[in-house]
Amino acid sequence: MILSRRKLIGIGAAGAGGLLLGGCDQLNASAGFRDTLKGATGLNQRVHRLLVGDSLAREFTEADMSPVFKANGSLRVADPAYRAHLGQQFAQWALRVDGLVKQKLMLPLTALKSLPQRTQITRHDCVEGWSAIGKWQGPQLGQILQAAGLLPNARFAVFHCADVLEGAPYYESIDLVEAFHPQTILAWRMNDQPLTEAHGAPIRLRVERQLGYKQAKYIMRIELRESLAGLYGGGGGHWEDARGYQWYAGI
Ligand SMILES: Nc1nc2c(c(=O)[nH]1)N[C@H]1C(S)=C(S)[C@@H](COP(=O)(O)O)O[C@H]1N2
Ligand SMILES: [Mo]
Repeated sequence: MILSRRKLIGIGAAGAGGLLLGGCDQLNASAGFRDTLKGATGLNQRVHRLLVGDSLAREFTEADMSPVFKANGSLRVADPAYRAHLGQQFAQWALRVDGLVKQKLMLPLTALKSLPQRTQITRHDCVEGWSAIGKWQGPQLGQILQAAGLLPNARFAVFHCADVLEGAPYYESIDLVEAFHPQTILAWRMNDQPLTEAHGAPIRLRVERQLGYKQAKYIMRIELRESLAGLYGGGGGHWEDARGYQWYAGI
């Protein structure tokens, strides 16, 4: 992404406040600070974009891969339809792409596997205080969105997941800059094996410039929307709704 002059001016002098918020996840625990974060998200996002531009997340080598990659959040999905698909290795399953698209898509796992693939070895950073380096493979999300064709008012991609975590359905969302970023993939393979249930089978998002909670597992449906308002808690994601985590989870 090339930053326009207008965007640069728009960030202005207040930008420093947003910069400070970037790495302070420990502070999310305090309610007052959460409100500050919510208010600052837009600003933080713009400042972060200024810094990262169209940069790539760091990629690592095979030698850097973590011997153990912890699974976190949901490790199992209770939904009976999901369990039936899992039992058939997702042979009858299809990813639904809908909302503000010209052409709704139903993409079987075989179709996702036969698209051009990207493989990347990256570091996953969870706000709970652990990181792991793993290898991910899958088609770029951008290709799939291009195939569906976006309507002009589409601004966000929402990932609807099969699991319910702490009483609320898991979901996440990203903007189109992140959706078309080359390292944003729908991974069906992790460390050279098909994704296990604990890590998000059949597909999970890898959006490598963002924190762990954005890496949605068990994706059943991708919905293109103009706004995140009116969707679940309105925060654009499970943790954003439940705990006030920042929507723009830039590392
Ligand atoms: N559907 C779904 N996606 C999810 C979660 C979850 O509970 N459900 N947890 C998130 C969090 S907080 C992290 S750190 C990562 C963990 O991914 P892993 O289990 O592959 O380590 O998935 C993220 N995506
Ligand atoms: Mo996490």
